[in-house]
Amino acid sequence: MKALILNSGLGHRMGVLTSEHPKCMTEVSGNETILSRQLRLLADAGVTEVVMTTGYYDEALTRYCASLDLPVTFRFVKNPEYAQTNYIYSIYCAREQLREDDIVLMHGDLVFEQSVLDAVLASEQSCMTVSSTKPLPEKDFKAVVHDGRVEKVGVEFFQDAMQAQPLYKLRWEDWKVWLEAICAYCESGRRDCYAENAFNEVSDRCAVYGLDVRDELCAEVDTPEDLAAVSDKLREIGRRTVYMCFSADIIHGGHIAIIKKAARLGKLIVGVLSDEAVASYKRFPLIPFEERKALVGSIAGVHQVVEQKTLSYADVLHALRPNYVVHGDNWREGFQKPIRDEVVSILAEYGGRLVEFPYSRDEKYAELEKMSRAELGMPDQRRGRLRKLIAMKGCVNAIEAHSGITGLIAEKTTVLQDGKTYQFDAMWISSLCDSTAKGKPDIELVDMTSRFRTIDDIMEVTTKPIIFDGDTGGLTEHFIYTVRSLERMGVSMVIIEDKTGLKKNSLFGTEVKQTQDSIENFCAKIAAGKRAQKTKDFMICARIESLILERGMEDALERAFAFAGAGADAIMIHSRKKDPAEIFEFVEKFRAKDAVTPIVVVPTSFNSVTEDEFKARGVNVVIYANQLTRSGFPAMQNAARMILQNHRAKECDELCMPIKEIITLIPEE
Ligand code: SPV
Ligand code: MG
Repeated sequence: MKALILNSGLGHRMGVLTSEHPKCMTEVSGNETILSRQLRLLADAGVTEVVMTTGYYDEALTRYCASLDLPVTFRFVKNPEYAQTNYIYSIYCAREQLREDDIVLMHGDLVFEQSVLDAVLASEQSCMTVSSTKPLPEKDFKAVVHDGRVEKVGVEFFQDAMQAQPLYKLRWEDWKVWLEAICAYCESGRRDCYAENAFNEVSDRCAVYGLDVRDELCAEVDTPEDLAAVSDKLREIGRRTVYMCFSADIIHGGHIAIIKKAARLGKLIVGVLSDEAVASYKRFPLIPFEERKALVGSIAGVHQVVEQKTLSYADVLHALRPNYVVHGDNWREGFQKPIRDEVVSILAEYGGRLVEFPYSRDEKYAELEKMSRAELGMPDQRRGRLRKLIAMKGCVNAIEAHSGITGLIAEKTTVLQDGKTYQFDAMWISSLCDSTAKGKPDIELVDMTSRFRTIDDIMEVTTKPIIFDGDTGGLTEHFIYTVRSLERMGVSMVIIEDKTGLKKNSLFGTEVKQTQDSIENFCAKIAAGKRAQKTKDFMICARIESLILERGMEDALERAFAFAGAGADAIMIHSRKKDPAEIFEFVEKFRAKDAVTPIVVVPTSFNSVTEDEFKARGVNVVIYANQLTRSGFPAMQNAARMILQNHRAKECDELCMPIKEIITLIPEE
């Protein structure tokens, strides 16, 4: 597409401002002239071929164009009769340069904002800019528009008319009709009228549609008063700010393209999501926040970078009040829709605008995302992530998984609430649930090889960190091998409990015989495990059974300090009471002396406490240890019973997840 810019006239009404050069060379803002601005915006939009008609001061004009040093090629066509004719004849003179191609046509004294030009260029039909909100001008162009289509353009139409500006995009098939009419006019001597007079005679065959630019800047500069008004408007445009936000741990061509477009609307402020916000909706970021921030700050077009701490834009928008928010159109549906709705309503409060660009669904970006997910699932990437999450969030949650499918549920379940996205941070591979899934009692009967098999099944299809229930850890001599195996597999933490002999599940409490290990033995086991591990990432957590076995708070605390002293990376305190009082007391007393060692709880019995409350009291890991097993198996029993009762499966179908959903839960690689 070419641009045709009409610059043959002088602009008599501008007075001294045009005593040495044509009107288009008048300064409008900063050190930009009407013309340099037009050319810059055209070049930014990818229009680099310009046909310019000249007349008055043509040498000054051509020299000026060359001095601008823009990536634009010019064809200058001088109208030899510029003093006696109108621009219809200038177009006629340039006709040979204007064939067989779409054009964007503008008068040389037209000042418009970037978004107006973008809309004109993006129009699939031929169009002319009109405004439904600006008043009809006395002397300037008006367009008569019916059913969206421009029927007549001229200064004399007041009936059914809209304010119009001579900025057109013309597809060759329409332009051809108009150009022929222009030629016919000029060849029959009608050279001192508007080119639009010729258009009005052929508008039934030349489909030009009105493009409503409402209050956006699109105005001709005819007088010094016009110039002052346009310059004011440009100053206001220069102060506009644009906000967009992304996680930015992978920056690809799609991001750069959208940044480039956004920066054309005003000073671009980019919000980079905090590590926590990224982890909450997507996956753990590959690069930490500070690095992502620096990366984004170095991209051309980015004026400022700020941290966006939540997926909700509310805080940032209230603080910055940007004129525009820019986003891909992919958030109109799905989990981001409520976030978009909130943005729309906040922008409406102060008159900001949302600009959405088509989202790039390029396969290679999906491939990049897939690769980074695969990367996150690798042992070295996954192992250290629990420590990082605890440091980042203060308190993390984990849910039980005992198979690939429960791992996927733990990995993918997402809840959007109050503009925030909630996901589980980690998975717990429970000895109770792993044993139950195999129909075996929780007495360390399922051997390590089998337990490792479960880990492997889960690891293969997920990326979240894994906390492994190591029961008693077995003999110290065996435990060191378990530590190395778990560490090699990419498990983040093993929890071992201070029991010995035949282990029974803690929730039996004192109803069954259970023996607590001595402090010395258990400390030696922890220390041996710590010596055996190869990386700094892996964590050994010591689980204290004193409250379960009713040995009292003092015993629990004594053990906790001893185990932490022996090198335990975390302490788990367990209780089977519904009332959380003893857990709270332990946490308070432990924290009074040790502010750093992470505390883990398993609130199966004391399940009324929220994660926020645990966090406020100093707990760092909350494990939901068996809920998928306990909710899944009754559903299965129920379905089995229903089939037996009805002697067919029809009745139980309602209870079942549609096969389609199961299929989407399981990714095809
Ligand atoms: C498990 O989930 O296997 C546990 C926690 O060890 S509990 O069942 O509460 O003992
Ligand atoms: Mg267990």
